[in-house]
Amino acid sequence: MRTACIRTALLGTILQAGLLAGCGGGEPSGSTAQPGTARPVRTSTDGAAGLPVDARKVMQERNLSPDDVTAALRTYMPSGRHDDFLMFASSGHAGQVIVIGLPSMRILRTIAVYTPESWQGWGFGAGNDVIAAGAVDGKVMTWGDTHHPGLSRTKGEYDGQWLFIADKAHARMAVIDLRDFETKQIVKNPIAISDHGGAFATPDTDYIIQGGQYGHPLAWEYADIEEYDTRYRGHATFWKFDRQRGRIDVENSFALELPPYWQDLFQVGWGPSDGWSFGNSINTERYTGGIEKGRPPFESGVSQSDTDYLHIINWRAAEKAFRDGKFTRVNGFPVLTLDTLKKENILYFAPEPKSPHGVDVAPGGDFMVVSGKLDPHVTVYSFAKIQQAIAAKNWSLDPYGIPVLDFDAVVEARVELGLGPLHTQFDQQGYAYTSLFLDSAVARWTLGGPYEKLNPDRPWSLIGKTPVHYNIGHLAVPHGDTPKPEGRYLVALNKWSIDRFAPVGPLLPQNLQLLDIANTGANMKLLYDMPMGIGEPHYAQIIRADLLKPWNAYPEIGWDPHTQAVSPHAPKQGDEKIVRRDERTVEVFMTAIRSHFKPEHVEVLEGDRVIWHVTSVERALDAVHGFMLPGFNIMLSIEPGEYQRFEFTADKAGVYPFYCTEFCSALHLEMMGYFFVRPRS
Ligand code: CUK
Ligand code: CUA
Repeated sequence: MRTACIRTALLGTILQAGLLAGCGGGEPSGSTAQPGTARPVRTSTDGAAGLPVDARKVMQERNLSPDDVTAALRTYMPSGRHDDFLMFASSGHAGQVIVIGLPSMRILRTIAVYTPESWQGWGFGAGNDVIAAGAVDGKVMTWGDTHHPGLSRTKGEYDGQWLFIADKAHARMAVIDLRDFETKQIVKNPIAISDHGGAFATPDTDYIIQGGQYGHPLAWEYADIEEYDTRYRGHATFWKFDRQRGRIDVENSFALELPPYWQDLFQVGWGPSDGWSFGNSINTERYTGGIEKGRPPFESGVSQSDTDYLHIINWRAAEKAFRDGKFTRVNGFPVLTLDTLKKENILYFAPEPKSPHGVDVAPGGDFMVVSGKLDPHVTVYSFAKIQQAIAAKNWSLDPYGIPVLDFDAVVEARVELGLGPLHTQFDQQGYAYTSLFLDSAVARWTLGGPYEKLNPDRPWSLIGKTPVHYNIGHLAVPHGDTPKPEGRYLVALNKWSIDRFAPVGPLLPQNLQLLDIANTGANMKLLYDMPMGIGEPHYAQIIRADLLKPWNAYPEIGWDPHTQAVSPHAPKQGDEKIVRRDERTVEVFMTAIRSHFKPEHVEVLEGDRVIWHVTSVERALDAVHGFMLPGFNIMLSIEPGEYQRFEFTADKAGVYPFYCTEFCSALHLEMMGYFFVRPRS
């Protein structure tokens, strides 16, 4: 149907037929097509026949091909029309989340998480407690390295309520509430220094999984590198999520001690593999480096073996062992030791070829796809075969006594795709899509087994490759890691843009490319190049926009976004005041409304501790205010109804004009006041 739609367009009846709206965003035909604007059809050989004269002129002037025009039509959003999907992308070491609309590829906003961000007033008076709660051994870290955003799930599918994102740099996990798109919690993993493979939610968001990466002594202890095999460890941490409270429940979270194999990504199963989790690893060599001592560098040392280990974790059994008290505490945190994992049949390995990266679960929950970075194939494991191999004890043991299942017994298929396969996503038509880092391409290939009926001709085969620019890492399909993918688009998250955009200095933007995977055969069509100049997204999850139900103003005046309830401390209109609590403490109760703060004069004495409360008493949804206080590093975003509290010491006498930072009204410039700090003498 959609293919027909585009052909029709190029054949020349696009406007007359009113099909433009129908094939553009996939929404019901809107008001875009104006029958009156149709132009006479003239055939030509350049494929532009049938376009209005104006459009043909633009094509000529801008040297656009018919494919360019089709791509433009597929991504163009007329003013006021909303995107069909929202993509939540990590931003790598920028420490935040980026929200992008599809198919337009417009950035809608960022969400500050680990890194302070002044527009959102995050970390400049508000949000400081959340950031401080993620302190590492008492030191507050003001940045993070976000890789894998994980949406909350119900029965395996995204439910649009919560978003989790881990910090690879400091082994932390954050919770974002998708009612107000704000970070609510950051927790530090007590056993790990750094990690990698979070966040992935179990099918009903009971747990958020965070896998370790570089082996290190647990609990931040010192151990000589010579003791690598005995004292260095990996981990997989299961953070318990309490939906009612909207918080990770650290008390009911636990970790698995793993061999120091450099665990990488973790994904969870659903359907037949519900209750299981799958992770890969890259250093079963247990190589410890030392290039300066004449040893091979890590890059070759960890790539010596032909295989590493797919980690297969029965997390339900782990949860039971934890509940039964079969754990030891490491730095206060419950850990199931390798011994317990063996006794309780929690952990199994399966060989995976050549420096794997990524493990992804097919929509049916029946196959696990692993890519070997140095192997041109993807390896597909059958969960049914894994279960049979476990039942038949068809295994050998690794040096720590963990069963390693027989490779041939658990592999369903190997599909040759190309160079440097990394990550895989799926659609609803029996296709899988794998990023090829070295080839700089996306491979489209067919699943077999129960999916064979969708593509009976060629199960487990490469269908085609589409070049991307440049060095693709992850890729993302809407709902592409759930039981119900909505495979209309695919976003290639490419590492560097090289020549795609006007140069902006030696730090290159990334390039996110939108591909059409619904209206194509072997070759997926490139629709859009998006320069990403906010950090380095690794992974992204894409959700149907109608599944999100964000507030456009806080539900009631005096709302504390941290507790998601009205605060008893929120200043009320008519009750604004400045109260001296004692010799050294002053409390300010302020309201904000277009276009004034009340009070406008706030006076304290030099050296006072100032506790400042402010409520936006606005109900209109276009009435955001900002509040800055110069010299004290204070910057808040006060959204309609929102209450904020901050504290600081007025340590320097002076006159400080404060003002509203959002251009909120015609008299926004007048929305200011004076903060007087009188000398004590
Ligand atoms: S990793 Cu970055 S491209 Cu952290 Cu998911 Cu593969
Ligand atoms: Cu309020 Cu500007």
